[in-house]
Amino acid sequence: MDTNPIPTLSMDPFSDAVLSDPYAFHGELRDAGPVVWLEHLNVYGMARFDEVRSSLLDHETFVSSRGVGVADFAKEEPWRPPSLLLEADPPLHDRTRGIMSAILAPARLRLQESLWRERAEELIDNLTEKDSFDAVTELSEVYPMRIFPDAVGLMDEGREHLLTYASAVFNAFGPRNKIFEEGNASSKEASAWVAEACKRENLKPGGWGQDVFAAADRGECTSDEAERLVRSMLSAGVDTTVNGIGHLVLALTEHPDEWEKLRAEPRLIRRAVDESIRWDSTVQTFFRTASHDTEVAGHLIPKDSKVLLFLAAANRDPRKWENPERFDLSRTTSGHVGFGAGIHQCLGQVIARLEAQMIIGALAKRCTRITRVAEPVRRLNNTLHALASLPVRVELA
Ligand code: 4IA
Repeated sequence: MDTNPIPTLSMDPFSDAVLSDPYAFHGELRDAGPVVWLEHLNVYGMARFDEVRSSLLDHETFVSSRGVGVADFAKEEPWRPPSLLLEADPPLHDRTRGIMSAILAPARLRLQESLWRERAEELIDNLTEKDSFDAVTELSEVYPMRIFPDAVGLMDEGREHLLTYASAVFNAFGPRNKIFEEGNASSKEASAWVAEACKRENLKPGGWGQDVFAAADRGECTSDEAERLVRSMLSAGVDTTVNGIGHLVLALTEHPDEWEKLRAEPRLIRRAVDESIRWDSTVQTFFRTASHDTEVAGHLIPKDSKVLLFLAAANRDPRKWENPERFDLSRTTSGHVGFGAGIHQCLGQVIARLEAQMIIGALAKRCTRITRVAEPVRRLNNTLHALASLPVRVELA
């Protein structure tokens, strides 16, 4: 073991430069070796597809209960009570996951499909009355907010806090840098609103939120746990789909030939959604903590080490993908790690896919062309690859 020393990189993975354009840095990480030492943070890093995927699958070695951000919950107090899903290991994780999987089962989500399609078509109809619009502020930030909070059964007042809260959640996985501090200042009020919104008495009947409390009534969890599980929906369900849809539109504007293919063959819409998550992964990184000494590609990773997994880099690893920087609807895109892998793999992925499919389906019906008319503007976040603005022009069928 360790006949070759682990290469050291000095770059801060959470610097403004990397967060705004991570791909050159991802290449350096992958080329440096299967395991690297990130001296700026004192953590190990992995950016190649094989090692990232195997580490995600080995949840007993690389645990989540000590936090999936840079902070080790065994050494520092978490900024909020830990998630019972994301920041938990079996057996707790399996119990809570079981409750949520039943509530968000694909067969139950299909019940939402026609309403979500109607809402998507309505929004796209209105937007395409003008020949140009902002695909972020007028589309990707709008659509999930028109369907998701209603599906959960959230109270009407104060829903605008959801996006502020989610950005704070995702910033908090990173170091306490300037980006975190800025988000944290504005998130106090949002956190307080979220705490209220998750309470049984504030959730409307018929929504997923009340379904979680019904599980508590059946003795599957306590009501405190139910509140925390509703909080998971609010943490994970908004900023992710917002930026997923934003990047899907970006991918299609940058690859007009793929837009043509998709319009000619609507069954490609499903693949386009997954390929865009491979091509520009919304959740860029996650940490794990080594529960015991372990070996990865011949290198020792000592017990208690934090390990930073670069999901987005794995999804563009040329060792795994041909022409990885190309958004390509003819490739087999499944197997990417944009939704993670293993027991923690995204619980909401069916929801995310459905939302994105509805938007692209509605766009494809109406628009023959979609062109970017200005440079996209980024919103820097410690975990999410996020957009602030994406002005586009459309030509109607
Ligand atoms: C939670 C990975 C991301 C989408 C996520 C964020 C928060 C939570 C779960 C997943 O609070 O449970």
